[in-house]
Amino acid sequence: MAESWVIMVTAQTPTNIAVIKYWGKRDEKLILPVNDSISVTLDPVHLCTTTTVAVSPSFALFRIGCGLMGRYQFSCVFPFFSREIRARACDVEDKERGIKISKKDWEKLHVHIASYNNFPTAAGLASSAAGFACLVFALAKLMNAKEDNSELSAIARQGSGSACRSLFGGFVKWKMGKVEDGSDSLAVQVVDEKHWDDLVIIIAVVSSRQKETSSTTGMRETVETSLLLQHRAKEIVPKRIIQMEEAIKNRDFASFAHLTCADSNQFHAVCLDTCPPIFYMNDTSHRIISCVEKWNRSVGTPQVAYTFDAGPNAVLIAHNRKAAAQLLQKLLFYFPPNSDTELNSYVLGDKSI
Ligand code: 2P0
Repeated sequence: MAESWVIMVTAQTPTNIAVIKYWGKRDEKLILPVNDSISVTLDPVHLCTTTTVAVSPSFALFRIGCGLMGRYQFSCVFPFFSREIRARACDVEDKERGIKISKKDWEKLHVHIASYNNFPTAAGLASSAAGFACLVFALAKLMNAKEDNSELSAIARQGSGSACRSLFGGFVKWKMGKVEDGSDSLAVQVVDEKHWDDLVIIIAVVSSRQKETSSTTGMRETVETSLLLQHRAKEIVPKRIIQMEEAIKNRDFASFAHLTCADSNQFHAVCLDTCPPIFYMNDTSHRIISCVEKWNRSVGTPQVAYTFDAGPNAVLIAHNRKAAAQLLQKLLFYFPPNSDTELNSYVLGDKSI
């Protein structure tokens, strides 16, 4: 090995939004969920993580520099990711610069990481999903690991469950899997990003404050105390997953919207059924739901679906550009943006519907 060189890889990974929610683990250590989930991956421009990983024989230590992404979270999971990807590393050769890294060299080399999210962290916009997926993907490219994205998703899953779904574009299913070691709990693509490209997703940022109950803590408390979760996981979600896959494959917006809204509402009902109850949505979130429900009913067929994750921000999925334009008009009218608008979205104001 020459002694003064650096090899760098930069990757960009978008976040994903679940339309059938993951909530609850059957194994906390391996991050194995109690049900399958389905998500849509956002476009790679607006809500994404950019991660650069670099390796050089002159790096004496592992280093991490994170913009908005939690340095602590990253540092905790890095040894695991690094071990898993190193085990799959292959030789890397840059003939032009006379660099050769053999599989064995990866044991001795230190990696530097810089990661940046272009959207609010821990505000219920799945920041950890994009962050961990991006780190696993970038490390796999750096170390020339030949695993496909599903195999990588099983590693990303162990940073943060929802991260496994960000390894693919389009609509993605996280299969809960059956085996104890979790090797079959991974993500698969349902359809790619071109399949249903007239959908428009608008994120209304109700609050960019960090949530009070982290997803991990919230899920644990729900699993321990909610009977509704058990009913949901066994009886409701398996049927919804089949119906949702059908709706997506057929581009059936009415069914898609019905299932998406119902599943978001049931997820928040499960949070309320937790002891002590968890409140992720606020009054503004509820008013957005009323606005969309009234509009959809007045037209007769759904124009927009809503879904809320572990926070008050609304993810609104419009049937097409016309519906999206009408939705924006309604949002601007009922929830005029404050002066400190964020990231091309809205900080919603306080006008009643
Ligand atoms: C989801 N959420 O399916 C659900 C819906 C939030 C609500 O996945 O504990 O950050 O790290 O596995 O993945 C957020 O949970 O939690 C999440 P951990 P994660 O997108």
